[in-house]
Amino acid sequence: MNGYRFWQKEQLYWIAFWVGLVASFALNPSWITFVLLMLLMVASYLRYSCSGLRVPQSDVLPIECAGRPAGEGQLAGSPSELDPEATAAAVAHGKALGETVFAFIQIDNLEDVLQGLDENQRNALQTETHQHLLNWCGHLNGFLRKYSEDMYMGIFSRQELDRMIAEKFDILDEVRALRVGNKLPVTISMGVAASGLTMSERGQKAQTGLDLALGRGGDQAAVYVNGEVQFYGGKAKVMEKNTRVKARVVAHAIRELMLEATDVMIMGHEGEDFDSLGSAMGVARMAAHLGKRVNIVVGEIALSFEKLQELLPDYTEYEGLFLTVGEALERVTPSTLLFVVDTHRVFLTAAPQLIDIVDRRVVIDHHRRSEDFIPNPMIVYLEPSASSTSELVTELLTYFDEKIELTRLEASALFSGMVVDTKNFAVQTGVRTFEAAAYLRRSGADPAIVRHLFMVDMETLKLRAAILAGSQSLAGGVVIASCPSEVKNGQIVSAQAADMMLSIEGVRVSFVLCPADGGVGISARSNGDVNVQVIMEAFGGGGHQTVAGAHIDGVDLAEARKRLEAVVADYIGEEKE
Ligand SMILES: [Mn+2]
Repeated sequence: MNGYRFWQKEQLYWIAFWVGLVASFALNPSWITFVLLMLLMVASYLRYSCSGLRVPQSDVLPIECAGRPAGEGQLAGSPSELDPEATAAAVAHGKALGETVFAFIQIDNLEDVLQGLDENQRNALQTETHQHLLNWCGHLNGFLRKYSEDMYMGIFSRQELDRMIAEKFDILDEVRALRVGNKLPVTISMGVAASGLTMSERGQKAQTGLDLALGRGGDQAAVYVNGEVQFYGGKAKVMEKNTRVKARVVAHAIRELMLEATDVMIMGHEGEDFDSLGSAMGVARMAAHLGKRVNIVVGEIALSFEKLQELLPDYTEYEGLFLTVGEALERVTPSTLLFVVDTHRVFLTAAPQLIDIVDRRVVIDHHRRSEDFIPNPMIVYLEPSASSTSELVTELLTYFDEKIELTRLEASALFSGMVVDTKNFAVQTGVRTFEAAAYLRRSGADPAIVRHLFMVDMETLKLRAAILAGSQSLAGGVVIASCPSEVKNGQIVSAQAADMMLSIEGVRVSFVLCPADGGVGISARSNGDVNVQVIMEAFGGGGHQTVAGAHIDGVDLAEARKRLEAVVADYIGEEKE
């Protein structure tokens, strides 16, 4: 404070001196006053440029006047892109910002958790949650403010973020363990940002992080630090959401978009399974119901599509419905409305080129959100708590139009999608899954068709048996197997084998490695205890909590297996802590 007043006084003194001198030169112009004037000009220039803008003494920071280059002393990871010639004040500002960490925290499921509790329990649970968050923040010397019933904003220093990371965000486990008569656990999600050059950028990043954490199913923290995003937590099972408001809203929004569109195209992920195909057929029915021209784009022929094709000749209405990628590229126009179902990552889609051409995109998916996402979609319906995209599309169909009628094949294909992704209604199956299945059965889903779609040929059966025969079990309920060599449909059969291995007693997680495309593909499956998405992300892959995959380029089976075993051992070890 003193420093600031001194600065003001000194400046007044200088201004008075200058005014006096200029006045005397004006009254009596002589060479002596002129030289004096010049000398003073140089002196005052030197004085101000050396001391800079005179930062208030009380909160002086170690800056360049203390003989230290700008930027030194900043913590690792804070942005150091500051101009080294920045003024002292700018450096001080940058350093202060470098240490500020923003966090947005949301309670994921307050409404669902509070249901069925009495008034006392409700209050107690909310107070307990609040208290735990406050204590956590207090021990990190941070600032926390609740700004709506289930939203918080926090500000922390950079050192404390390191502590949060070292503690692996154990607040997530702490809150999840709260029990005050509630049947469902309370879970929280966080977006935390320590990178971003301005306050607003950093705030935005924290918000994006929260969206990412929620999009991945909640109960986790997404942290922007050192220029990348890291995830913590996310080990809990995704809870089914009770509210269907979103399905209704999305169904109406899709209807509006379809009415405006000239034509509709739908694609799933490459190597379509029945969830992709079934949900695509469901969306196609919506468009056809509105009298729009509609096509489904399929990638290289996959086993599931071959099965479906065997049935297509019985239904004349599907003539010309399915297009290859080449045909789709010829027919697509900039005003086409493009649906992407059962994936949200560009490189996994059947035809990534289509996404570049079309501006109007809609994403319907049930996979946990990955960092890369179809750019600027008009509608995103991403629900990781749903069993399958087929379940989501079935719900959308019920809200789309009361008069909509599915064909037997469409209902059966949607039903098959649910069967695949729930492993015959064994995992990831909620109340809404059965309700959707009941609707489909009422709409004509035929068990005989479904059974036909899942029949396998002798070759597939033998390959599957060979994979299973070579499986080995590791500590912690882990089973690993591999494909004998590069074989036809190896990836698909690997996935099936990985599914089957989960039914072995004591097995929590299974992996099948399969040589493909000059590297090794991994199919990972879990019974829900272990998050295989996190494990596959270590190899640049992704997927879902219980179903995930990855591809390692340029390695052989032995090397891939070594790497996988190391990552799995790490994960299992961490779990025990
Ligand atoms: Mn799916």
